[in-house]
Amino acid sequence: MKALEIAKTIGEAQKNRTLLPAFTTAHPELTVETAYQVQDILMEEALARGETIVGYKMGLTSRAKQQDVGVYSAIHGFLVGSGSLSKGSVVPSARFRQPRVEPEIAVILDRTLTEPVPTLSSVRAALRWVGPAAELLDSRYENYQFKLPDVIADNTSANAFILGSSQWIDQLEEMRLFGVQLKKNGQRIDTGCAAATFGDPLLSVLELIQELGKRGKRLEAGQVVLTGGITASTPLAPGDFIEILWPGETLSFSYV
Ligand code: OOG
Ligand code: MG
Repeated sequence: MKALEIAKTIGEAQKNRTLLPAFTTAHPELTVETAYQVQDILMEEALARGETIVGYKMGLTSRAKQQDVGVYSAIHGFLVGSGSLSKGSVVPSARFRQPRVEPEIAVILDRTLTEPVPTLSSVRAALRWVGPAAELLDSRYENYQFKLPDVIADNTSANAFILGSSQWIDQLEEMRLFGVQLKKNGQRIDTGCAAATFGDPLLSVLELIQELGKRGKRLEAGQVVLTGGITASTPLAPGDFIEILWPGETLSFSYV
C-alpha cells in the first residue's frame, strides 16, 4: 500500500471521526519508513488546512506505555496548533472519538541544535522551559489496536495537549525522580516517575532531535516537545474530571 493512499484513508477518517482497522492486518508488509512518509503527507495536509506545527511528540518511551498498547519501540509525531489547549480549561469532546489522557513532561528549547551529534548537555544548555503536560490521544484504530507502522502512520495517535505552568529548569536532577499521580473523578488511576521515560525525559528530546535529523527535519526554537507518557493512558468520557498531580502543581481539566 502506498503512503499517499494510507494518508488519504487516515485523513478522511480524521475528518469524519470514523475508526479504521489497522492497515498491517491486510498489509503486513507496511514498513516504518512508509509510515513516516504518511506522517509527512498528513503534516502537509494539516498546513494546507491552515494548521501550524507547534512541536513534536515522542511516544512509547516508557515501559508502561509500551505495555499499554503492545508496541515496544519509541516513535515520534507532530503537534498542531489547534491541539494546544489551556490548563484548567474545559476540553470539548467534539474534537475526539476515543480519547485517552496521559501524564508527560514537556520541553521547549530556546534554540535549534545544529551540531551533527547533539548531546544531553547540549539539550540542557538550550532549554527554555521544562514542566508538566497532559497529552490527549485519539487513535484512528478501534480500541487502539495497532502495530508499529500503523501508529506511526496515524501520527502516533496525536490530537491535543495541555502544558502546565511549573518551570523545572533549575531542578533537572531532582526532576528525574519527580512522581506523578493520575486521577480521574477523584480516584487514583495510576502513578509514575519521570524517569520512566528513558531514565530522563531530556534523553527523549535528544532522541527526537536525532530521529528528525535522519528525516531531514529539525526541532525549531520555541516548539513544544512531549517526551512520552509516564504511566499508561486512561480513557476519557464526557463528565470526567482529570487531575495530574506533580510536586508543586496539579494540572486538571474537565472533559465535557
Ligand atoms: C500511541 C502514542 C504513544 C506516548 O506518550 O507514549 C504516546 C498510543 O498510545 O496511542 O503518545
Ligand atoms: Mg504521549
